[in-house]
Amino acid sequence: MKRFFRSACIALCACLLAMPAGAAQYKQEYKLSVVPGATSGWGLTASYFADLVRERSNGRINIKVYASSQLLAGKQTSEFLMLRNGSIDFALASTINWSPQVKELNLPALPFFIAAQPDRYKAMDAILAGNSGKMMIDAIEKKGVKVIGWAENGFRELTTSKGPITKPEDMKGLKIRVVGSPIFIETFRALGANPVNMNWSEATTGFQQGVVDGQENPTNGINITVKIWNYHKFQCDWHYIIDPLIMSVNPKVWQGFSPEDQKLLLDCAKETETYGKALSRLGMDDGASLAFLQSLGRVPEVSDPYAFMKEQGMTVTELNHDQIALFYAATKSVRDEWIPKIGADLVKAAEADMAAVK
Ligand code: X2X
Repeated sequence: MKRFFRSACIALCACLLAMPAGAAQYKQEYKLSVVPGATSGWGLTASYFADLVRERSNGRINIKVYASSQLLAGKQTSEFLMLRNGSIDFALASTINWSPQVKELNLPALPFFIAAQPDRYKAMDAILAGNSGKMMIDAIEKKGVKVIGWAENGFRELTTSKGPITKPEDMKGLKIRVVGSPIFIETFRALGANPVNMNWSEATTGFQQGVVDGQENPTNGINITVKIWNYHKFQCDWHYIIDPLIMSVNPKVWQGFSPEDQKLLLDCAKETETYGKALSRLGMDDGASLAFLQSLGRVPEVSDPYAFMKEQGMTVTELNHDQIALFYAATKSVRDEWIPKIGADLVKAAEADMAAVK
């Protein structure tokens, strides 16, 4: 009997080893988490990735996008832990929502750190492609989540029902909705505002009810897609921080893919980065993003965000370098406090990455 079991086990192992890579046991559905809605730039970017993967793998890898924080019971700052423990397979995640668990991810949220650069998009790309980008990836992977690419939510601009905002004094006493991440609370306090921590899943109801006077989110991906003009008539373009998005996978799920499929996923993530950045930067660059989206046949309904917001009755004020310098000075205490928390080495590496493309 014992011998029979031993032979059966050996035969079973031999069978499994002989299985071609493509025949590995894949899940029928991989769950991908996204915090905002399906029509946000971020939601569209995630769907682009899922469609690309399904098509290239001939349906072997079926990723389903769960938008609107559905997998998180609305609580966006628990996403990292859920991805790590395997309740979620993939996430297209913001550095902001993971920053409570991975301190290094507060780097892009250091107030006016990237905004103070002459070309903020070039500076962001240099960080992601440089040593500081690698250091952020290492920090995430050390904490137990696999990173396969970057994308972009965008530079975060301030929208308010009272305005326009052009100088730090204009922020006095304004109630501003922010994500539940400490650096946000401290930045808005330093500016004299009254920050209110609220999950995105409840934020638009909060705007509607006038619970807050304002909020901050990127123009294309969020402010336009939630029709922010229904609540706030003013937008202050101060570019104060950015949230790069992280295309990420649970490590066990990642190891379950054959080497060929891992390469396929990495390639799809790379193409998704180009698409996501074009959505985020549309109408804010020299026309390259529009040309790229046209070449894909995927130009969103609103391709000139500033003209469109004006048509909706919004006043958008773009701050110049001197005005940004005043906000930079007003938030010095936040940078001083957070640089050691983020890691002075990482901040130095980011400065060097940005200086190299000046
Ligand atoms: O909550 C927000 O403001 C959002 C949607 O941008 C993030 O998830 C960081």
